[in-house]
Amino acid sequence: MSKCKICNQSIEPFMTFGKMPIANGFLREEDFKNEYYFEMEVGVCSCCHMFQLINQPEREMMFNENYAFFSGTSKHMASHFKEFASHVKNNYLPGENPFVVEIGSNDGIMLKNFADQGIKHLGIEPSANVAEVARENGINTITEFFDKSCAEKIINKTGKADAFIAANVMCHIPYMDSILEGIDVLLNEHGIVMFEDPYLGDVIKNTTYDQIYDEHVFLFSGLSVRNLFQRYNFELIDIEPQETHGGSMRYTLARSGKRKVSQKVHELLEQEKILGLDKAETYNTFRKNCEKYRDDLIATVRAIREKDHKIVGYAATSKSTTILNYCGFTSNDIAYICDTTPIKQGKFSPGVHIPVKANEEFKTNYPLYALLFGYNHKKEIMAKEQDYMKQGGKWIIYVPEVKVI
Ligand code: DWN
Ligand code: SAH
Repeated sequence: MSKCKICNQSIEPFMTFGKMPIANGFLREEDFKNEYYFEMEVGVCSCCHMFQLINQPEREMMFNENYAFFSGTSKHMASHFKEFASHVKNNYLPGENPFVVEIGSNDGIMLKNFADQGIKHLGIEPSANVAEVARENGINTITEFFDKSCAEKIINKTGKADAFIAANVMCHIPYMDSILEGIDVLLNEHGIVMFEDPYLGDVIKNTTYDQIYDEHVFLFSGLSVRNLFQRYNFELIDIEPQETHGGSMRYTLARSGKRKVSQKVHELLEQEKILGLDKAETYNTFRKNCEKYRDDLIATVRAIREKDHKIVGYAATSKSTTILNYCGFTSNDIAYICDTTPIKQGKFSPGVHIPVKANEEFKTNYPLYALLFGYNHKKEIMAKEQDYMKQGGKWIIYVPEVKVI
């Protein structure tokens, strides 16, 4: 019997996606034979309501000097994080000598906005290659996994922080006790925690099961975040839905009783009850929806391939690893995936081994169909792929349903 990673209650998986590789483990042919796989089962704790992977690979297998995701690959995300940083600065930082700590700061896409204004900041980023890019751009970054002992080292050197921020990283970390103890050590009395992650409510509503992969050990809701932080005397004081990553939620927390709780928090918790995020039957329906969406996508792809039309994957996202492996697509189905990240190009996708090529390949020989794995960047991608559409290129999309447009 497995245990909930938050509250240690027994937890049963409600579904499995089968054997999965490391989602960002793009690899060369000679490494196929040693590729790592794990059984990707998911469950929801009936006590604290945390949605979670039953098993997650070791952190160093995912986050290391070869980490393949560079946040700076999206211009839209750069402006999103500019807005995030202004929100923190305008609403929560003290006037004098504020100090901001970000975990999972990657190539510095967020902290740049503080560094540019001369605000004292520190990024904590264990993946050495992306951390190095941040340092090259003048952003103070240490190459470490954040936890309680890391927090103790920081305060001894630089003092306590006014804001602890994170984007798309809290949901990657299974050892939440040490993270919350670290936040408690690091933050001063009036300090705030602000983080955003893909939102469970959107995953359930839109069946975006591709948000489930090795790195995402949790999918948060208002309910599970409130329960988690309550254990450490922190209170959820505000929430703000975001359109990023196919539907995310920004959570703001403060030490209990220190700040006013927004009405929006109560409203979100009410909506989550209506959506049934605390009920087992919701997840049984979700499992059936995942199976239906998988079968719809397989049928769409097979029908196109039967006519011998070429399909290219667009953007080798982490999410695409779940889609490709769960649907069992191979390079007979998807000829290659085009992607703008140099470290992925010339390698093969995890598990099903589809070649990854530069975008120039796509532009010089347009296929009739492109499967849009980067649907969360749809606006940005559509804007730059006008020519593809003008010459008759079609998109296969699978969110919020499987369609060819
Ligand atoms: O949570 C996470 C989020 C923040 O980023 C991480 N665990 C890993 C990663 O997830 P992802 O890989 O699904 O992220 P994106 O932003 O949906 O996809 C990025 C990939 O898409 C990169 O390889 C670059 C590529 N891309 C592209 O080829 N053309 C992106 C854009 C915008 C483009 O125009
Ligand atoms: N914040 C960026 C990057 C998200 S990807 C964005 O939203 O685009 C997740 C990042 O979290 C990776 O760069 C990974 O190396 C980092 N990470 C994983 N575990 C961590 C930990 N314990 N402490 C700090 N960062 C961590």
